[in-house]
Amino acid sequence: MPIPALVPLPRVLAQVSGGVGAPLGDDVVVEIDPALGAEAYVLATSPALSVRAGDEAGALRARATLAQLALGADGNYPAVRIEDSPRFAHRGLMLDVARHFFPVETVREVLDLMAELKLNVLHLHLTDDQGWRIEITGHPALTDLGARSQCGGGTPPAGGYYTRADYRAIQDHAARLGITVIPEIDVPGHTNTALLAHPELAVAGFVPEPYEGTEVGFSQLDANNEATYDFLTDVVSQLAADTDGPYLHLGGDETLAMTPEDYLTFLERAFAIVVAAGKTPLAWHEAGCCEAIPAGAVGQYWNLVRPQSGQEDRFGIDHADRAANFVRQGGRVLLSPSDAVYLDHHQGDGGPDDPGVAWSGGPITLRGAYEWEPSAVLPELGEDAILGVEAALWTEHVATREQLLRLALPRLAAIAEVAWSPAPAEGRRVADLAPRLRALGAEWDRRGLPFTRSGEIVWED
Ligand code: TNX
Repeated sequence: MPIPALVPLPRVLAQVSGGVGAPLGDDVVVEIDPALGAEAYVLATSPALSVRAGDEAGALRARATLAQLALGADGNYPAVRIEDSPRFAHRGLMLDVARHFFPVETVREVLDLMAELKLNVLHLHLTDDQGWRIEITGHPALTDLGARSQCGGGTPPAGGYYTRADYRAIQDHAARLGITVIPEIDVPGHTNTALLAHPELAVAGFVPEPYEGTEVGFSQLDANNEATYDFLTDVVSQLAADTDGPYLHLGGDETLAMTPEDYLTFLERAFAIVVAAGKTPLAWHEAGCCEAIPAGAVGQYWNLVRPQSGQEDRFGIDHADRAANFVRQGGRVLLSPSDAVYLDHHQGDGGPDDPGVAWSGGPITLRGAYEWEPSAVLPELGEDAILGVEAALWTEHVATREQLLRLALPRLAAIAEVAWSPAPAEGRRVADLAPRLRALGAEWDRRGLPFTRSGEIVWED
């Protein structure tokens, strides 16, 4: 039998000896058995097609597996029995639609690809210095002034934003795929576009101008102006009301222009505003300096697979300790180590065909995206403290769907496997992923999907 294009690898995959599986056209009625657990499923393709799933999401994951089993099959499924369930509850992709805007249609395509890889969270980075991408009723200036710019400028029409109806449409599509959307409003730094609309929220002497560069850390909301919190309450309440999922992300990263005292003042208020709006806050791990983190809040860790200490870090931050402070206050961490899952990094030699940044220590090869172990990043925390794994696609240098897909594929598939599949006892090796990924690559080719032919895999015969 040809090697099935199964990425991520199921927990148990057994070949049924001597048989061919059911015909590819066969439909299946999925039996729901809550005892199996969230997103879990058991399927067999022989002697007949049968699927049991723990919930509706599990039924979707089973169908994604059937679709992969069908790739390259000749009339019948291979005869297999599969037992499967996710290692981590949160398997995400962060898409930065602020530095460059991507239309709803591209977001839908990204969601479809995520579902094929059993990813279940799309985190939209909706606001930053270069763009404000979500309509907020009552604050039209945010999008009138903040949605026309993007990194690098570009010929009109540059920028763009999602109306509330667009945001609804994105979430509806995501829901059909068993994917939850997390909106991020990045505060108190990364707020140049918010300040364009509301210059009264800037600190004395800061005059906001449209910004299309790639620097970070120069803008801030005034932590000592009550109007800042009125504004944040407006934005957070609308977004919370419009968001199906339980989380709202506050950003909180790279507030380099702010005093530590102002940052702490701001965080305490901002966390409380999200809780009052009925959502669980998420924030980048820098926000772990706060001693008033609400129970259940999640710190998104973006430093390296081997965390840098305060002496090694250019900002003097002890990254692991900041992340751990979420857990000490009853929260959890979401792992996005930048030298493994930052998809804006280039993938090989950095030549003209290999665009991307490299600030986290060089290129991120397929091996770099795959051969890391989540429980070893912050080992003192333990597996229960890890909500999950999330890849991040920042878009300062990503302007088109084609560039986006070439950075995402195939590394996103490798990361999806790290997040879903159990840790192999002998460690992860690209060589084990390679034949399955190559089979998936053949399908991407068939569909005309752009992807990077990583040098670690022989893609063609
Ligand atoms: C760091 S790590 C950022 C983003 C940039 C990205 C570029 C973190 C939370 N923030 O503002 O877009 O690097 O790689």
